[in-house]
Amino acid sequence: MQKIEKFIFSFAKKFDDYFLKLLPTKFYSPKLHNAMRYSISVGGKRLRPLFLIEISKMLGVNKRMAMRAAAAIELIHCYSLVHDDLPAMDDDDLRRGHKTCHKKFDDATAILVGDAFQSLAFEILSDKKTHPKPEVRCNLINHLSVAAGASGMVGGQMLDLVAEKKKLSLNEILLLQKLKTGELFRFSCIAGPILSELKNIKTFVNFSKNLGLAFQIKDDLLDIEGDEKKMGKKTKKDLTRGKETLVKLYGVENARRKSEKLIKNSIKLLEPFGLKARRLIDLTNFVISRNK
Ligand code: GRG
Repeated sequence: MQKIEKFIFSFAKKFDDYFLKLLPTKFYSPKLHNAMRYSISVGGKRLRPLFLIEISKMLGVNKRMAMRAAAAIELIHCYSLVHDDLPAMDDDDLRRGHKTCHKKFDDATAILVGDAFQSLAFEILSDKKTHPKPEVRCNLINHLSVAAGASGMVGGQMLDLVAEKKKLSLNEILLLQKLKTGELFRFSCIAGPILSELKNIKTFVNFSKNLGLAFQIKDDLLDIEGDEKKMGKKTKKDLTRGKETLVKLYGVENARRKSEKLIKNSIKLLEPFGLKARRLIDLTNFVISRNK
């Protein structure tokens, strides 16, 4: 295992302990509570929280505040996966190497788990523990709502559903990916700058644009070349569903080269931070070297 993989693995373990403690202690339905715990406990790489935390560290943000924002973005990501796996969407039995939430419980419970995760994300951000200044909390809430909603991830998911029956142009695919995947990465990359009350967050927005697209290309490549066991989910789905992806459009080798270029661009943007960006650079490289 590479050094960065070990680091990601140990971060995910620590993060998950903390993450589970953020679930409501007062609950009325043990079934819903168990399904929420289950969907979090099956793990995941926790890359969105990790980018958020590493950028925050680089900017000197208080760790507890960064952890709370990291939990909020991961909750939105987890909700999207639970809903995406439902029969009406991608219809999957396996996620992160375990039964999907609706297979373990039922469809209605999975819908409610996603809904509860989404509300909890905003409950966490709106709490004073996330930042003492209301305007900073409001700014985080605003950015996460846009990233998750109709002009962000949900909008991208809708375009993706339509794309199964329609041929898309390069620009249409780029827009779909930017919304569906890129917007959550955008939040991960700007939450630290917002928490540190940085005036100009443009570098981090640009960093996230390159990163998000590289992540998506790698995701598409893994769908073609990845090992189902390692990935803990079904592969070759884009192909069987006739989905338009950047890899289909560019071809495997060109897509790989494009993702390498995007990662180079992201890393270049970190130059002004010198040695402080070391870990973040390793993490950025991992986005395209990963095998799951
Ligand atoms: C249902 C509103 C709604 C949105 C769904 C996230 C999503 C949108 C669909 C999932 C399908 C997919 C493959 C999206 C592309 C990128 C992505 C989110 C990959 C999975 O993220 P990882 O690799 O997963 O970070 P882990 O399990 O490590 O957290």
